[in-house]
This record gives sequence, C-alpha cells and structure tokens, in this order.
Amino acid sequence: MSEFFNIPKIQYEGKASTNPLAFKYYNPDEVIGGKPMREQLKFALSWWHTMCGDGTDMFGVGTADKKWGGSDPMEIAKNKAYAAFEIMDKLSVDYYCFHDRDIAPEAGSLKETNARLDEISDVLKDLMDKSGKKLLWGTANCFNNPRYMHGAGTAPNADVFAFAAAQIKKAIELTVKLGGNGYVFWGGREGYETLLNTNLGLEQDNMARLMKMAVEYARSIGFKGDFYIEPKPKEPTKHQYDFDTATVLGFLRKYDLLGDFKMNIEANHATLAGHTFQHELRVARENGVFGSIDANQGDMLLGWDTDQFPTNIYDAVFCMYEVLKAGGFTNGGLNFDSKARRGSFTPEDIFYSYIAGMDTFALGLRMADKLIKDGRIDKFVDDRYASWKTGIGADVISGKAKMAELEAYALEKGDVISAVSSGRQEMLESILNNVLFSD
Ligand code: XLS
Ligand code: NI
Ligand code: NI
Repeated sequence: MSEFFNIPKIQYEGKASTNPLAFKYYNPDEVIGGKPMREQLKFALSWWHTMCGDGTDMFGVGTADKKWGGSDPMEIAKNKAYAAFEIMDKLSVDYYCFHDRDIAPEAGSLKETNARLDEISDVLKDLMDKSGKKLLWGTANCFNNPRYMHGAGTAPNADVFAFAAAQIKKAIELTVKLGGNGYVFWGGREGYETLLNTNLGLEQDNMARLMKMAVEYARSIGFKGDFYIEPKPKEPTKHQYDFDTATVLGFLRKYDLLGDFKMNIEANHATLAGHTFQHELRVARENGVFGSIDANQGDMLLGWDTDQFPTNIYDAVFCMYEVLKAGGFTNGGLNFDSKARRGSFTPEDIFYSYIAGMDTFALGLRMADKLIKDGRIDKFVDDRYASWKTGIGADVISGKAKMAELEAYALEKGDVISAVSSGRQEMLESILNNVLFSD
C-alpha cells in the first residue's frame, strides 16, 4: 500500500509515555469489562471529516490539503480510500462510516454518479478484504445539493422526494455490498425554517413513508443490520424534526418503526438539545433503542455543532458506563464524527486528534468499568428506590394498590417527610472522583 503518511503504526506505550504518537490508554487487545478494548470501543473513522473536510468555514477557504495527491475527482476519491485504510491500519481503527457523496463526488446525472459509486465501492471492497477493516454504517448525503434546500424526505415537492429515495436506495445497496451492519438517517434538512410555509403533518408522514420503503427494500436485498436515526435539534434547519431521542421515540412509535430503528447518539447534538450526552444515551438505553454513537464534543461557549475530537474524561466515563450497562455494542460502535480544528491542518494532526479521542474513550472505558466494579454509586441508587420492593411500593408496581388503597395508606401514615432521605449529590460526586482518580 502506498504511504501517504510518514508516521509509524501507533503503539500502546502506557500512561507514563510522553511520545505524542503513542496510545497512553488504548491497548486494543487488553481485556476490560470482559472483552478486548477494540471490541468494547469499536472505533470508526468518519470519511467526511477525515478524508474530505479541509477546514473550509463561513469565513475562509480550506487550510488542509485533502486531495491526497490526486487531480481528477475519481483519482482523488481513490486516493482517499488508500489514505483512509492507511490511517485505519496505523491507528488500529477497525471500522469506517461514510455518506455516499464522501466516497465519490456527484457527477452530471444520477446514473453517472451511481457508476462512480460502483467503481469506488469495488476499490473499498478490495481494501477491506485485504485489511479486515469493516464498514460500521453507511448513509446518504441528502442535504448538500441545492435540490434539497427544503428537505429530502420532507420536501414539499414529490420529485425531490423521489430523487432522495433513489439516492437512499443506492446508499443501502452500497452498505450491503460492503457488509455494513448499520444504515443511518440523519435529517440534515428534514425540518423547517418557518411554519408559515410548512405542512408539518404531511412532511413527517412522508419521512415515515420513506423510512418504511427503505426498510422494506433493504430487507429484500439481505440487510440484517440496524437502521439508526441520529437526533439533532437544529442546524442546518432552525427546527429539525428529529430533535432529540425522546422526540424520535415518539415518531418511531407513531409510525410503527420501532422494530427496525435504533438511535445513533451524537454528543454534540445532545448538548445542542439542552441535554447531556449521558441523558440521551440513558433515554435510548431505557427504551431499548440504544444503537450507535457519534463521538465528539461541543464547546460550552459556542452554540453550534463544532464536532471537536472528544477529550472530556467525565463525558467519556458516563458514555462508556451507559454502553457497558447496555451490555456493550451489538451492531453499533464509536464513530468519530469529529474534526481537527481549522488551525490543526497538517497530516500529523489527523493522528494526534484520533489518538486524543481514542485515548479519551479508552480511559473512559477503564474508569467506567472501575465505577461499576466499585459499585458504591449503583448501590446508592438501588437503595434509594428500596421502598418499591416491599409494602405499598410493591403493591403499586404489582397493580394491587389503587387510588383508594393509597389514600387509606396515607391517611393512616400521617406525614411522610420522615421517609424522605437526602439525595447526597455531593457525596456521590466525590465518590466518583475517588474511584476515577484513585490510582
Ligand atoms: C451532522 C451529523 C452528520 C451525521 C451523518 O451534524 O452529525 O455528520 O452523522 O449524516
Ligand atoms: Ni453525526
Ligand atoms: Ni453532528
């Protein structure tokens, strides 16, 4: 394989190492929580940020060269593939994720674009066969092209809806061809700017129609994996329909899609919705729709999706706590939907940023495992709800106690303030720090 990076394969050197091109916490084959770290974490490279994103922002052109030595679009696309597999190999990242338009750019017609996708997916398949790397999930970019300015699956115009369906059909075929076990719907323009021009009911009905068709088609060509919806409250539209996990759950229940769909939870989208990352994961887990994760972090002082590589240890611990409590990933994994800052523009920065993100989650996994084994916090929560296990609490849960019984119980008891105990938040926070930083 041609070398795009003058960088050695990144090794685990342990936390005492000061080598910036080494893992301090990610030791792929070390068993933590019953499985090797590479299986617990299932890291994935995001094609769009890593292979395509050149740092262009609203105020300036790109700062990083992402042509990978190519000159025409298909040569660039192929070089992206070779470079991506070199990155994955050198970082011990086992999976990748892509939008159709990341792996091959759009051509003059849908037919020509699809031919490009056939060509490039042959290259990817060959590289996968040789390296053992896998596709975590595929998706269609139905938000970039001007035809989607008012939405794709929720477009007011039926021709646009049909075009989106055709694009999604092809993206599903590519996902199946490359053995992916996930297919993501992120509704980039599925929302609205103003209700003055929007038929919200029809738009949501149509989105559900498109999803049902996609499931039916995917299953007919042998797709056995999970479909994911990736909630996000805003950006690019003012109001996105898939606002947060709870909203998406309502949608999936209304349209009877729960059997095929789970959540792809992104940290920065959670915080944009006014939630913590852990909140979104917990809601998904408690409702049986925990699926996959887009790992990144936002900036508390900025109100948009900054997609930074995650380095916040507490967030990573709480995330991995939820993953472990969910029994680990099945079809999902940790996709770095993250980009190096515009000023971090050199090829080495790709490696530094992945190492930062991977080590953060590796440390998060180690600490979450310790937290669970320590057991003090889980026990506190358990004890806090002990009154539901016997007496009147058990009668409520079994359905034996109704309003009249509860009234009789309360009248007899008198005031219940003596049954109320402290929430002990500060004590728990200090136990948390003690467990995390005790060695
Ligand atoms: C954008 C989303 C996007 C999805 C895939 O905010 O995170 O990158 O993950 O379409
Ligand atoms: Ni994402
Ligand atoms: Ni995002």
